[in-house]
Amino acid sequence: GATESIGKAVDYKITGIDPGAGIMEATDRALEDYNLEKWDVVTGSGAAMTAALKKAYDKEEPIIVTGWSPHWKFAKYDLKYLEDPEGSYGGAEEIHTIGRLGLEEDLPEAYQVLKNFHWTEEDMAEIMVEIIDGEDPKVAAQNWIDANEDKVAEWTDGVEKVDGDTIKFVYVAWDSTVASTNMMALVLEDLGYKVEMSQVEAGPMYTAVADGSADVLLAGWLPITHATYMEKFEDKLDDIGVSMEDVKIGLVVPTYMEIDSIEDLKE
Ligand code: PBE
Repeated sequence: GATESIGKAVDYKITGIDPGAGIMEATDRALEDYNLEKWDVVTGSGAAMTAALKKAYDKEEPIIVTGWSPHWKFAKYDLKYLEDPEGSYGGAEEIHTIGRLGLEEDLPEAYQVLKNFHWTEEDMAEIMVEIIDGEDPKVAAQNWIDANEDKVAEWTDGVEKVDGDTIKFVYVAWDSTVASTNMMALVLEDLGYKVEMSQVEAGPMYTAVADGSADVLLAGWLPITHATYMEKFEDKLDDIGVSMEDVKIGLVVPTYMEIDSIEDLKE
């Protein structure tokens, strides 16, 4: 039947990203929830996933990827989420800003801005799309700031400038996180901070904030995506605030594929 040929056509493979990403754990869960014993999730990276997506899309070939929003791929390609009646991927998620213990006392001005930080999917997408179109991430972030001074002014309202204190961001090379981290780094630099950004894998990102070797991460996807990390480090992290609501993870396919639900992957 048609569904059998989808599995065969993609060799029973879902194109995943880095192994530490929460979406990979959720995808393993989905394979169990939907009894997809024949299927595998291929690990890689966000960049490898979008490269594979582009290659398939340009030839109108079938592909199933681990996807999330906000992400520029929805602006560039006609894509859809597969329905998830078992709820393996959870529902609407939030992006939390998560700091090390003691950050509020040590860097109160930065902490206030991080607490105030809140923006929309469209805001983040503007930066992501510029980056994928070839702009340097810092320049794309600065362009967004220049065009949205009112928003930045709300986050920094009443916050005093500092004189060269260091703040250390830790992030993973997920396109959404690259956009937010570059943007907030520039906002804090403008307040007088010396900002360090280190790019790591997901597990080390949480470990760094939990052990205090980094100050803050902007990519805390909750309540589901990073539940395992949050449970592991619960009392060693400060859940500072929510920067975005209604974000989402799931399995994503081009709209030219004739499936609508993860259930359609069953034989
Ligand atoms: N993501 C983007 C991450 C969180 C941010 C959905 C790829 C994850 O799966 O852990």
